[in-house]
Amino acid sequence: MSMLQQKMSCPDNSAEQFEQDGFFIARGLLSPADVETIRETFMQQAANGPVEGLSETHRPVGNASRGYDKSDPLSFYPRMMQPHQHPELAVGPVAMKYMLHPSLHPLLKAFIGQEPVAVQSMFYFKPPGARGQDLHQDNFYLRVKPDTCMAAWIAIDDADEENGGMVVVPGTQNMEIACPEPSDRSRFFTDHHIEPPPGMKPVATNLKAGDVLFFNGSLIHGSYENSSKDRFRRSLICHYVPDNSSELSQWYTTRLRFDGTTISIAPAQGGGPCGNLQEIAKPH
Ligand SMILES: O=C(O)CCC(=O)C(=O)O
Repeated sequence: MSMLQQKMSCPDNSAEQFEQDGFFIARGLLSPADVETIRETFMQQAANGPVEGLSETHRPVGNASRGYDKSDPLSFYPRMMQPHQHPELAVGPVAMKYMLHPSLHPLLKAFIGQEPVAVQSMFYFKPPGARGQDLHQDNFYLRVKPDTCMAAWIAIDDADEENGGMVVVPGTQNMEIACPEPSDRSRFFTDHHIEPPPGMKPVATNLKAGDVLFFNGSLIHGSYENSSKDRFRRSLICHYVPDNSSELSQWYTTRLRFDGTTISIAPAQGGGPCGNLQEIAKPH
């Protein structure tokens, strides 16, 4: 794609906004038909509950790992991890198609400043009553060097404060990666919390189905409970790294450019100020 085509396919001030806030919302990037395909395919896949090898049925609790309580809405609808790695299932080709969808490419390239390389996909169902994901920074987990990772969070339903839409802390993209504190597990299904710096606060992103929220891997973000009675808050979430990345956590095994070619990136080395990252920074 030429620079002119790339500029024309990005909203005018998207790169400036992204640079300033650490995130950007592209409204209506996917069509209603695309959204319906994704929603229906994942709902059918989940019709009988968790799928072996795809759904995340256990979460770390301290040093152990525990299944969801039967009364937890997430026990029937846990998130699905790396669906694009399952060509044998209906969700596989769909996740792959949208992880590498041409509509995402110009924005990712403009924000990353290089060719984006896809490394992860996830699908969250977040049914009514489900807990959220506490505030965190993605690059704590992906451990990309020398730069950082990037998320494309695709709204499959309208996602707002009532049903546990995403919150972001603008400006925190310039922070170092911080060591997490324990989360409040009565509100969040994940076990890590990052406190925003004094004076910085989470703000709600109110998304419509088909909108895509792009955010920098250092930005503090997360979501609260789905307090609605009957509204799912589904999302397809994909992560990307810059083409010149020299390190990436060993837990992420995909490295796919949008043209289908692959690159190699060495596994991230060493621990750090937060301890043995090989264990505590498993995919979140
Ligand atoms: O969708 C959510 O509730 C949280 C997702 C998230 O924080 C992430 O993918 O990093």
